[in-house]
Amino acid sequence: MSHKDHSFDTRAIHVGEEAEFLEGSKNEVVAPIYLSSTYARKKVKEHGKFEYSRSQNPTRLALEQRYASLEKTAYGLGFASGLAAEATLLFALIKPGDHVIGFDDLYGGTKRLFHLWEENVKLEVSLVDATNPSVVEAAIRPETRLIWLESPTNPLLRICDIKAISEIAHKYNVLVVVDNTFLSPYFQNPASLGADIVVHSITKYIAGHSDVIGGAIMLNDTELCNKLKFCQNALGSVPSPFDCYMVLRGLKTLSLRMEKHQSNALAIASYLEGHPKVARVYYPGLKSHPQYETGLAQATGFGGMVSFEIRGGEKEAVQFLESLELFTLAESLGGVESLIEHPALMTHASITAKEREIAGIRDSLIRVSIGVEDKADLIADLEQAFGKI
Ligand code: P1T
Repeated sequence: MSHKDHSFDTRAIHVGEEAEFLEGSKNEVVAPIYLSSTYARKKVKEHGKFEYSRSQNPTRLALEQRYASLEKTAYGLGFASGLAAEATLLFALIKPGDHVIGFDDLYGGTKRLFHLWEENVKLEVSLVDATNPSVVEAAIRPETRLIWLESPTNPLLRICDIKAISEIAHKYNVLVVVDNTFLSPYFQNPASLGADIVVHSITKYIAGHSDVIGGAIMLNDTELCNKLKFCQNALGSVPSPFDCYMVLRGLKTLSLRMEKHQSNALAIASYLEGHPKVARVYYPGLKSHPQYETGLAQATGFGGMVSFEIRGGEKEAVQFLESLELFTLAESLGGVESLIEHPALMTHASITAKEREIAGIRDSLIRVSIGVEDKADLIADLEQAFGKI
């Protein structure tokens, strides 16, 4: 059955799981976990659909079809982690002497990966304020290969105009990569806005339960997809069949979870905005957010991530974080349970203090992944922890 005309919620449940994986598989409602690492051939010179699980696996194929459907792209590829997807992408596209432009606020691990490439293959990276498309255009050079964006960014929730930047990039033959982890395909489809490549840390909202590490790339270009598939196999950066099964399962409730993450996040961002111990709140759904209109124009929601500056500095931030009872102090995001962390000391500790300063990641900054618990319970926990400082 073609699900082309079906809505997101329907596609998130059905695409890929249609019991047509292997001969003999007739009527499973849920895609089985195919553990076999290799597949028998009938003839030496005849290739089958599946030959060796690093190259392709039926459970992964089901998931990859769903990835493509949810991001509204022709192709989806699964990876062992978000960073494995990113590394494979760089491996496929970057040659010595190339130049990459990145948003100056990106996940710390992505910046660390760029640094490795700078050391190993003479890649040059310029990190710029992509909230202004003309700043991005001014950074383009003849050697520029990629523009790498997050929108909203991690951890400052800044937003860039994906359509405007894609139009600029294509004038110069430059590819646009958008890491869509924070909004998930439920709220935003960067490829529909003109981006060439969409990247995800599947570990977050897509898997949704803090029990899988995974990554994905979605795109429309056949030649580029074949190159990426070749590198996915050559590097072996693939997810396990069990993890693919877990993600297929988690995805079925993505729309329900995202709606609840968002309504809780909006309530908590409004609560924080009115709190005397909070100096500043970053949430794209607040009218006070500097790129509120851009976010509204290109996405159907604002997501479940909120950051804020506590009054004081590192001491107050640490005291607050260690006083919480319901929020778990942990890296990562996008799971059903609320997580909270200190970017400068945790998720963005791998980049230099100077880079953090340029990006605006201060010692008073706290990042919250709002879960799907009851919002009154969450606010009560924040209130008691504010009372401790
Ligand atoms: O952790 P992994 O699945 O490899 O994904 C890396 C990654 C890529 N892109 C974004 C926007 C991310 O936030 C991440 C991982 N981020 C965290 C672990 C974190 O706590 O921010």
